[in-house]
Amino acid sequence: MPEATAAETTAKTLEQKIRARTARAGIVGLGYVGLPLAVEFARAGFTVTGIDVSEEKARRVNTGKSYVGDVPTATLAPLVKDGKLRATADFSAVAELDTINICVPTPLRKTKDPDMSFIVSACQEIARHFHPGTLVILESTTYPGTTDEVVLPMLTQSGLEVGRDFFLCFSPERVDPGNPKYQTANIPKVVGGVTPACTEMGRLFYSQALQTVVPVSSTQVAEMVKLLENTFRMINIGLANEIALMCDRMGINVWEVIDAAATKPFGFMPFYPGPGLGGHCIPIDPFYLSWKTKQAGIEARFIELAGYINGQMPHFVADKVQAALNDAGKPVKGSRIHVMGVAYKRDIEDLRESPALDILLLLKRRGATLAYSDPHVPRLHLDGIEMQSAPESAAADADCVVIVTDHSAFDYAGLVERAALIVDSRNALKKFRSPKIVRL
Ligand code: SAJ
Repeated sequence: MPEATAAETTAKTLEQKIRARTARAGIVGLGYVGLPLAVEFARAGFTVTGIDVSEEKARRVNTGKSYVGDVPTATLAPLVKDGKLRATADFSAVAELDTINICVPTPLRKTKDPDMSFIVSACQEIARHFHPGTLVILESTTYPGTTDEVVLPMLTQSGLEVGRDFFLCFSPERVDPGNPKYQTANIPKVVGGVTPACTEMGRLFYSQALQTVVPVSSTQVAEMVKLLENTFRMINIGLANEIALMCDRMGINVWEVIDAAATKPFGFMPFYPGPGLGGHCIPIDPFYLSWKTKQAGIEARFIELAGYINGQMPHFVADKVQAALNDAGKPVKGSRIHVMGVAYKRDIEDLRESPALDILLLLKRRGATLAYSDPHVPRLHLDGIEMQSAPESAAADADCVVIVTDHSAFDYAGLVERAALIVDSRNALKKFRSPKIVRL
């Protein structure tokens, strides 16, 4: 029997550690993606080290106190106490790790170009302590080619060969914060490697902790899967918004149209118009794709058009408010306008890219006196001025109320009773009939 080559030994050793769950797992980036992932591997029996640039996050994890909604402290604390999960801000921990998942942010710059700085700095730190026998998996949503063109060169500079000395994959994160049914453990996990051996190592690793693993043939396929998922969503929301603009012009109730179309048991999937697109995924991910395709000489016209239409919705809502006040004989200038709900979507506290901020700014610039109520967002900054969330009852004093985010906690019946005029951008008042309600 010929001697096993060094490469075969490296792969075999790592494979055995993963199967035995003695592999020391590392998660870089302890946010709403990284912390739940760290917990899943710790629960599967791995000893997990979380690495985050924030000392505060590392400290919080080590006290067993969760700061991520999907990770109850009751789940985190015992894992920390049993030594299965610890966190640090010191990347030298990489030297002791066998697997590393990179779960750092990939925002857009103001110019709508990808901001790769978080991925690059994480990989620079990893490369400084890199060693043979390591499996690295990038999870941050990014354009096709990032793993092979950006991450791989930073790791091979150590002289190590991918697929032989170390293994490199991409696996899209699919965390849907607050989703009661789908959490990290039961969301199918797509994974694609730089080489078939990489894909197999990634598949083996995830299958130790997650219910379903979907191996694909390359990192580019895995990167593209995520972008298709979220671009599909952004474009269909854009279509719903364009249908709303058409129906508004033709005097048709778009909400009734969509609800009736949704009775079709096949070949249709309802999306709904709204005040615009918020969040850190849907409005952003498609522009990672269009940025890359532009370099390949292909204009992503659907993405650009949907982005334009979605971007127009805050203006459309502000115009609806202006027209509603006008019909009541009131100019926007000097009118008291009360915005209900500012988070980017229902029943969360996240303000990122929220269209409510655009709507507040537009109305402020038209001279309105503004207030808002949001039980999940106690305060916000608008044009450098801090606004505090007012009690819902204050909406009764407004010349016009605008429902921008339809939180479940709002007392809609009370609002219809007390408010003078309501512009509803979410069909939150679908059960109510009143001349004071103006729908999108
Ligand atoms: N929105 C509409 N109309 C719709 C649906 C959403 O205007 O019909 C708006 C929302 O109000 C929000 C924005 O679009 O401002 C994004 O909403 P979202 O429901 O897509 O929620 P996100 O941004 O939290 O998207 C996440 C994504 N998850 C991941 O990327 C892992 C997305 O892929 C999920 O499909 C989505 O959650 C979900 O289904 O909840």
